[in-house]
Parts: sequence; C-alpha cells; structure tokens
Amino acid sequence: MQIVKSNFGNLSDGGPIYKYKLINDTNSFVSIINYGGIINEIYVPDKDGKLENVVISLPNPKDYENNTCYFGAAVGRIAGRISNSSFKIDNNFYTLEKNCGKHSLHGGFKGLSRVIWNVKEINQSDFIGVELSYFSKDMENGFPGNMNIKVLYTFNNNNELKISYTADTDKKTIINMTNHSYFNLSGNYKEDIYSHYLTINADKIFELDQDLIPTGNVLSVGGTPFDFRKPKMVGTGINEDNQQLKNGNGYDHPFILNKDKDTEISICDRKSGRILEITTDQKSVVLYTGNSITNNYTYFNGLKSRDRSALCLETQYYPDAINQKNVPSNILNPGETYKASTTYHFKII
Ligand code: FUC
Repeated sequence: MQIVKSNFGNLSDGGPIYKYKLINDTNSFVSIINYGGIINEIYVPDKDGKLENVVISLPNPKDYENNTCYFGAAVGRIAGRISNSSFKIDNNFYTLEKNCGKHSLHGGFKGLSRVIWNVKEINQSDFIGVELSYFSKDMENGFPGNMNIKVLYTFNNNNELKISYTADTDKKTIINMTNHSYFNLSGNYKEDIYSHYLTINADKIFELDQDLIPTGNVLSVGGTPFDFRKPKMVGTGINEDNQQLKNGNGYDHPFILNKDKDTEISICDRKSGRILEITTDQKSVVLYTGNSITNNYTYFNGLKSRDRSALCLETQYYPDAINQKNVPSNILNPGETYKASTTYHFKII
C-alpha cells in the first residue's frame, strides 16, 4: 500500500491544492484533497476486475470552490439545515449565515467543506490514511467555541474506507459532521442511479416540511416509497405521488437507523456487480438522490453533470437537533470529545 501526493491545481486565489492518493495492494484507490477534505475519487473493481470511479469527481480545485453541491466534502460544523439560522445554548442566542432561504445549510457559506486542512500521512501495516486537521475559531461562521477538528480517512486491502471525525471545544457548542460523496456504482457514471438496489435498515424517517426542515413528526416507512428495508431499486418509488417526495423533489430525507444490524445501509449495482456496504456509529442517514445537481458542472471524464446522476448517503446525528423538541440535542461541552465514524466497504456480488 502506498500514498502518492500530487499537485491538484490552484484555487482562484492562487493557493496550491494537493491530492493524496491512498493506493492499496489490489490497486484500488481513494483520493482526498486538502481543500474541504474532499474525496476526489474512489476507484474500485467491477465484477470483471475493471477499476472505475464510483463517486462524482471534478477535475480541479476551482470547480469545487464554486459548486453548491458539496461534492465529496467533509461537511460541518453542522451537516444539513439549522432552521431559521439560529439556535440557543443556555441563555446565549447564536445567529448563523442564511445560505438556504432563511435557513443555514451545511455549516454556512464557508464551512469546513471550503477550508484548507492540514494533512498528516499515515502508513501502517494494515492500512494507509491521511489525518486532516483544522482549527476553527470561536464564532467562525457564527458557531461558538474554538475547536480542534480532525477527519481521519483510512483505506485497506479489503477496500474499506473509514472516515472518523473528532473535535473538542473550549465553549459549549454543537457539531454534526458528515461526508457528502455522491455515489454511482456503475463506474464513471455510465448508468443513472435508478437501477441501483438500495437497502436502509430504518423503520422510520423524519417528516420534512417544504423547506426540508423536520416538522417534529416521525413517519413509518411501511407502505411508502421510503421503505428500503429490503433491497429495492432507487427508481421504483421516486416518482410516486407522495407529499414527502414532492417536498424534497425526490429523496432528501433523514432515515432513523434501527441500529440492530451491522450493515444498515447498502447499495448494489447488479450490472457492474459493485456493492457498497456502509456501517456507522451515527443515528441517522440522509438519503439525497442528487435532485438538484443541475447541468452546471463537468465531471472528471468530460461528462456533463445531471440531476440524479449519483446519490448521497450522509450518515450523521439527527438534523437540526438543537432546535428540535423531540430529539436530544447534540451539545458538546468543554472537556468532551465529539466522535463519529463511518466505514464504506466496497465489494463485488
Ligand atoms: C443535501 C441536501 C440538500 C442540498 C445539499 C447539496 O445534503 O439535503 O437539499 O441540496 O445536499
């Protein structure tokens, strides 16, 4: 296994960006860049051993700078929306940037997905990796607390990519991180994602309003297009006449994981034979079917971007928890360490 560091190009202010390619002994690889902690590419084999890219990948740093899709990024301090861009801890009110109508999305305009991270390469006998670290100042983007934030990406010879997040603070604050990779297992986006079989071990989802903010109600998936408890094609119910799907313009919903199986989320593309199994210590996953990718981007292989060309499975704590009455809030106190991890295991049928 080896790590290959290369120049990935420059940001619009001229700053150089580097790519760290984690290559295992089967030649599968995962590339991470120091801008936004972005996973730039994941090459894993299909059933005939052909290595192809299974995530949306843009060719240079400037493309990532200008995108509003958070392609591949480490998202924080808070993944998803904070309703009305405000929250309260004890008697302190905090106001955030409104970058999604009146709400705050994915940590604000210049959240963790748009900063430069320090990188430490890690070479162990059974895995390789990069540890990204970033010091986020008190009140950066409106969030309290000086925070030391780390994201560790490791890759091994079983094609397991593990992402582990840790953070500490010197003031009561909130944090909820995720990775925003867009998966398409067909390889280089040959096929759309409607024929991917998806399994999510979740009996319930959070109901969302038209702004995609949780209403406080929990809905059972049984008999609805949200039932992925047995493998089902993503396209099967996506166009059903369902108010929740209308609100999201497709799937853009937090599933409450049952937490009674090791692998709670999986996708399978039967044609290529690729399977992705996801295990996480987080309580929920947002399934986002790339409903508003638009045609504004060009992927690494020259293909024009398009809606629904890939899907995200954003493992995380419950969205908008600090403002939701019926879920425990996710306050991090000084002296405590925030910890979250998710493993993406790429396999063949
Ligand atoms: C997901 C969605 C949002 C948004 C963003 C880019 O996390 O929940 O609706 O489009 O990605």
